[in-house]
Amino acid sequence: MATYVISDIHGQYDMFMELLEKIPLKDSDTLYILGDVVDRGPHPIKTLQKLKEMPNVICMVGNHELMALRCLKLLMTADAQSVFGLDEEDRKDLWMWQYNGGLSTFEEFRELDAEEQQEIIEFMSDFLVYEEVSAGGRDYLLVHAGLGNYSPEKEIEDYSLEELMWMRADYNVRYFDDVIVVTGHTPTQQIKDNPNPGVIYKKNNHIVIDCGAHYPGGRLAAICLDTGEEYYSSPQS
Ligand SMILES: [Mn+2]
Repeated sequence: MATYVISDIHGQYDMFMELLEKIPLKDSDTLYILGDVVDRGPHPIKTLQKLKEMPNVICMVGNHELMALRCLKLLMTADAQSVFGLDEEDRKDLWMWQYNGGLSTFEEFRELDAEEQQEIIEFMSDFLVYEEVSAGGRDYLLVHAGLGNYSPEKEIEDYSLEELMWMRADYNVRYFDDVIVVTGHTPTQQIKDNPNPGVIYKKNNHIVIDCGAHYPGGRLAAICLDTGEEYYSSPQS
C-alpha cells in the first residue's frame, strides 16, 4: 500500500520506463503523477498511453496539460481556413503552447487515428486538480505548482487553476503545520540558493520533486511518501 509520486515527465518516456524499473511498484501501491506529462520531450503521447494502461496510476493536471488540452481541441475542430480565422485569444494560446514546448505533443498526437486522439483527450480531461493523501502516518497535499496567492485562511478549493498550476510555490513559507505540500513545476535546479540542485528538495513542509528531466544533466525523480526513499533516472545527456 505504498504511495509514490513522480512529476514533470515532459515526454521523457525512456526516463520514465527506467524509473519504473527502479521503483518496487506493486499492484497494491499507488503512483501519483503530479502533472506536466506532456510537451518539451520527445514522447509525450507515448507516455500518456503508458500511464493510461497502468491500473495503479492516478494523474494530476499540470499547466502543460491545460495548454495542450485547450490547443489540441482547438486544432481538432479547425480546418486550415479556420486556423487563419482564429480570434486573438485562440491565436495567443496556440502561440503560448508552442513557445512552451507543445510541438512534440502536437507531432505525436497528429499521428494517432481519430479514436486514439479522442482517448487521449478524454484521459487528460480526467486528471485531478489536487489530491490529499496520507502515507506513513503523515498527511500530504499533492498539487502541480503550489498555492499561488497563499493565505492561511484560504481553503484548497478556493484556489484558482492559475494559482495551482502556474504560480510557483513559496518554499520559505510553511503553508501548513500538519500537511506536507508535494509539488513539481519548478525544477530544483531553479530554486534560489538550493545547495543540491537536481535532487528532491525539502523545506518548511514542502517537497519539490521536479528534478528537471528535460535539462542537460537533469533527472526524473520519484519519492515514496511512506519511507521518504528517493529514486532517480539516469541524467539527461
Ligand atoms: Mn508546470
